[in-house]
Amino acid sequence: MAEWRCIGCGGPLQNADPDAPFYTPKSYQKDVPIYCERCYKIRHYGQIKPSFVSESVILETLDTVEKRPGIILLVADALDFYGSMHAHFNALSVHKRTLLVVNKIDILPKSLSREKLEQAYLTMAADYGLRVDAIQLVSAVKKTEIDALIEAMETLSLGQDVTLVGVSNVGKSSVLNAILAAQSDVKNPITTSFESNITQGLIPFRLGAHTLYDTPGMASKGSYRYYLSGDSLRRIMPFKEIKPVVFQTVSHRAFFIGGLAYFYFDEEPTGSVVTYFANPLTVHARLDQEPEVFYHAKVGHLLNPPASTDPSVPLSIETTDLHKESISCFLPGLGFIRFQGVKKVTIASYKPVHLVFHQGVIG
Ligand SMILES: Nc1nc2c(ncn2[C@@H]2O[C@H](COP(=O)(O)OP(=O)(O)O)[C@@H](O)[C@H]2O)c(=O)[nH]1
Ligand SMILES: [Mg+2]
Repeated sequence: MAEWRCIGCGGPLQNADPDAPFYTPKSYQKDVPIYCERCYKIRHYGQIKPSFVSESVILETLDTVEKRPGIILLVADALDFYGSMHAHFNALSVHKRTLLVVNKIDILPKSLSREKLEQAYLTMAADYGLRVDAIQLVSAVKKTEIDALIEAMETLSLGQDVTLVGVSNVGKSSVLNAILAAQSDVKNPITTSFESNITQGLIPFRLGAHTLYDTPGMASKGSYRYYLSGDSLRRIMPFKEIKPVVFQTVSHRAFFIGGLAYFYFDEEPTGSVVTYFANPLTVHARLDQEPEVFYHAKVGHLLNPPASTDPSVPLSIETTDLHKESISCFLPGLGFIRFQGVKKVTIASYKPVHLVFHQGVIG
């Protein structure tokens, strides 16, 4: 018997148990799309149920994608390039023709030029070890550059199937909804949310000569987004154009990024710092000779997110010599900090999250 799948998340539908995943009270009929109860609640009431897609299912999905003919659209978040990466995508990009789709460009400051951004992302991708055949910057939500994306996709795919891959939350389902909206009269069939792991299986859509597939996102333990949910996640996710915040470096002044990370300068510092994070994630600066003590006293309360109910994650504290006049430090899942004329900085951040120093997208 054919397996019936939810059109919103790709999970296998069942009528038997209302408490088990992918339940629907509706009976299945050929060619009638059905949403499971979870998708129905997310779409109509914004209610999120805990997710249940396992890593083995995601890896199996990627394996299937690798073996089938066709190209991949590797979707990355414009603010969070390194949080969008995963070692599995490196291998996939070697075996498949790869179009790098940098989504959510609406959240970057408008002053950044398109050509420079493209070049910067291509450099970051190459330095990370991705083999990219083409790049397209888009905003799925604002529907920016979707026609250009479709053109790039057609050129690279030559009529073969197209699969969107990427970590959770980068906007794969939103990008596919935007492509479908531009090319057909289906409106947002796939369920999207700021929460992770909404998409639960391969979701196929027939479009002209080929089939487009949405996939569940890889969870990346190397990203802050893995450790946060609910309101905390909502506050680190950029929904609007981010407003960079400029600080002068001052010795013994510590800068707390909510309660998620902090940085400070031991020696007499020079230069300035600009932070690029979602606007609700405030950076709290204070003169403090012992930031670690203040951090542990206030994390989850004054310093939030995280909320006191979020899991507590140990910090690693590292001092780095910055050899360049200006350089960015990326905190995967959050955004980045630009150091200008700074020689040395100490940064405390969640231990499983690896910071990346790179020229990045600014100047
Ligand atoms: N600002 C902005 N947000 C976006 C864009 N695309 C997706 N999002 C948001 O990112 C979150 C994750 O989107 P979703 O499509 O579910 O991501 P997926 O897990 O990769 O499928 C949702 O809150 C979307 O509204 C975009 O172009 N701009
Ligand atoms: Mg999705």
